[in-house]
Amino acid sequence: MKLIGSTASPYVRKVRVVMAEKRLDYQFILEDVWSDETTIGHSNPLGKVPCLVMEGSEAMFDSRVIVEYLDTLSPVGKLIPSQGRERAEVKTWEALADGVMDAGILWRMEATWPKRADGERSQAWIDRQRAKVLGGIGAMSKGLGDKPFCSGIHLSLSDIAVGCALGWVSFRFPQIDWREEYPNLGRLHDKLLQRPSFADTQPS
Ligand code: GSF
Repeated sequence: MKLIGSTASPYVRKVRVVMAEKRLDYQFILEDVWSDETTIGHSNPLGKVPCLVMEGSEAMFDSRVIVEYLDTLSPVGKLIPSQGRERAEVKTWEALADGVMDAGILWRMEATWPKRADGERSQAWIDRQRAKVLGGIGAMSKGLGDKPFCSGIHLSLSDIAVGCALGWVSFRFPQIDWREEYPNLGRLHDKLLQRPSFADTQPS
């Protein structure tokens, strides 16, 4: 399997963490999707990473589809419950974490994308996305409470998605001090970082 991605993308990290937790081998192909020379469109018409390429089949995207597929490849460390409320709970945690990243990216692009002129940037839009990032992190903290994991009694995709979102927020928005405001999220993040899957994929 080949995974096309970057070391900064939180969605790509989510896939890499799942690959590591499931002990799956893959070739990591770095791609700068923001470069004018990018060829990502050959694999993903949406021009986004992560994108999983397997011999003899169509490329697979996006990160939610990829991690769901990867979880079926080996019984090692099941990360997504197979059915019912538990499954919906994990998928909702993932949607929350992805939503924080989606809003954070929209905020960042509005504020910094070099192909947008300064006069075209909207503070109201930035504020709207910022509120989603902050509200999403608050909801993570509330949902986690005093539990050791976001859902269930062991590591699941919920924790992986939340860990990737929080790590990326610190990477791109160091001014957001979620650790100070939400010590329970800090404890979860520290615990995740003890795993090689997280330690080896820190955003850069
Ligand atoms: C989001 C992927 C994405 O936005 C997923 O895979 O879960 N829902 C998708 N990837 C970004 C890279 S990053 O900022 O993490 C991307 O490829 N953006 C390029 C573009 O043109 O939007």
